Amino acid sequence: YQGIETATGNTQYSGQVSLESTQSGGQYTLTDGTRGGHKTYDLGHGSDGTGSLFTNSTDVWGDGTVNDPATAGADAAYGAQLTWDYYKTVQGRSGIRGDGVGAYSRTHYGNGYVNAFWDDSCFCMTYGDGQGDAKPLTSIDVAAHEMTHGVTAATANLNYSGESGGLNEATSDIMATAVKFWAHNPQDPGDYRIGAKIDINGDGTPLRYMDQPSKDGASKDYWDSGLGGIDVHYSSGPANHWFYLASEGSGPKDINGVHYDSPTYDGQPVTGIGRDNAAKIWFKALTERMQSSTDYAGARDATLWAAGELFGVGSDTYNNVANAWAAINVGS
Ligand code: ASN
Ligand code: ZN
Repeated sequence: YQGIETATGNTQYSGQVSLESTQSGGQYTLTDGTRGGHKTYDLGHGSDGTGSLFTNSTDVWGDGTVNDPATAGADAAYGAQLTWDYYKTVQGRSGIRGDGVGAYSRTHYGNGYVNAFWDDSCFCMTYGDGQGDAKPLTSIDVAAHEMTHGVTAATANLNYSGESGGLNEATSDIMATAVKFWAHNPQDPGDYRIGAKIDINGDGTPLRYMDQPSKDGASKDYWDSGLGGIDVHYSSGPANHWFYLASEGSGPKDINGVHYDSPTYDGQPVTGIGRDNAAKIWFKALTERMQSSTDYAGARDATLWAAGELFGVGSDTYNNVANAWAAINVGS
């Protein structure tokens, strides 16, 4: 007998979750037959090939700690599953390329590797084990951020430099945030911080803040003419801030126990349109209007077009999309 099974994952970041595995002759593998056959591998600290497909006879994956290599496998499989389900359910997209085909994930890459990356040439995801090999980069937001690089490559194909590079990075942070809120995981209920769970700085601070990106010491809150000359993980700041402002509106706010500030460039208020609407507008703009060289002004045009299509030109939603751009110094 061979078939699709419902498995149990004991993750590091998201508690106990339900996963999908494939069984053959009493052995289970982390192969998700319900999501394009997405597979999860253990590189065992190697840095090439695929290592070994996670396999066992219990169909319980991980013990919730780094002591069991399958824990990172469970987190990675869960992140891939949520990302697939979010795109399918909310955005109507089947798989990263929209063709129903699963990718694959590789965990335990290298030693003390504090990064994760999507590689379009293998159509695969790779995760390092993080600080002291103890904080694998397998949180929901990092997984969704990286896999969204695959979605961007398959759609607008935004360049990874200049203002387009900042928009490429922001697309990954925006969709990662949308996935995380949508997942409603009690251990990771959604926030506008990127990478808080992986504790990359060792002091509990996240990689990036969307409500006020400059809190990281390097990202920009507002567009300026030098934006295209800085690292894409910092020039993403204004677009991340746009997403926060468009979703939640300006001014201080507490969500799921986290405090946010959100100043505006022009001092004018923005009323939030809701994060689902903001994410739908961004996704439609990305997949139907943006191109490889789209800059911030072009992204404004693209999202206003999408807001007009979805909600009507001149609707409150449309007007607050424009207000959120003005609030980051793009348009007026
Ligand atoms: N984790 C990084 C990112 O997705 C990898 C990179 O520099 N592309 O942004
Ligand atoms: Zn990225």
